[in-house]
Amino acid sequence: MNSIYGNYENSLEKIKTDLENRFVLYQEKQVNETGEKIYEHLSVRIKTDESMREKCRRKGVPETLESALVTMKDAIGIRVVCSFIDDVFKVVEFIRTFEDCDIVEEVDYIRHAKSNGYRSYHMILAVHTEEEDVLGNVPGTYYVEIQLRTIAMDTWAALEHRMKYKKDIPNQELLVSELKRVADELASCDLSMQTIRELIQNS
Ligand code: 0O2
Repeated sequence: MNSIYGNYENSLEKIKTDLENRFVLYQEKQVNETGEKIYEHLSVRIKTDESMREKCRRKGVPETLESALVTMKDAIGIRVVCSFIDDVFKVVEFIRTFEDCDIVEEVDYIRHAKSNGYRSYHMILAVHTEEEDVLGNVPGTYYVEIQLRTIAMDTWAALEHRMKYKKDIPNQELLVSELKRVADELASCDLSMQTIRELIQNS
């Protein structure tokens, strides 16, 4: 089967690399200026053909180029994982400085956690690029989903994500409520860690 991204894979790769480089340079600048990393790790990926097709089916849209590159806005995904909550919001401000991007969606699941306890800051960017897009526009528009979170939030999300694929576990209800409890405890730890860091910085 041909890739759902057709001839646009190269453009996706270029945009992905260009954005990744911005984050890497930003990290270098922060380390030079403050001696500390602004994020702990960065992952940048193009959603696989298989999971993009699965998502199209899940959302009830046809498995077409246009669905993959326009309707779905996470063909390119970036995850920024920071040690401290304040750093997450500094990276959000850094992203706002991208002159060739519009923020088309922004959801703060850190201040407003999902009912299951999920926390993360989500942004969808429309990147305006010299690459032609699937609608034939030059300059073209491509979409990128950015998720920003702390290490604690990331650990929780990874575990919870794994649970979703293990439907046969007994006592699902108990696990869901335990996960929610742990999410809230981790959020409280994130706040304490932030406070301790400020105390150290101010001493
Ligand atoms: P994957 O496989 O991680 O890419 P949508 O993006 O349209 O499916 P929605 O509700 O419009 O979903 O956007 P939302 O809620 O911002 O979710 C986008 C992504 O955030 C998800 O992508 C997950 O990666 C992550 N996410 C959102 N909610 C949760 C949650 O409760 N637990 C975990 N572990 N991750 C979550 P995908 O495409 O669903 O999955």
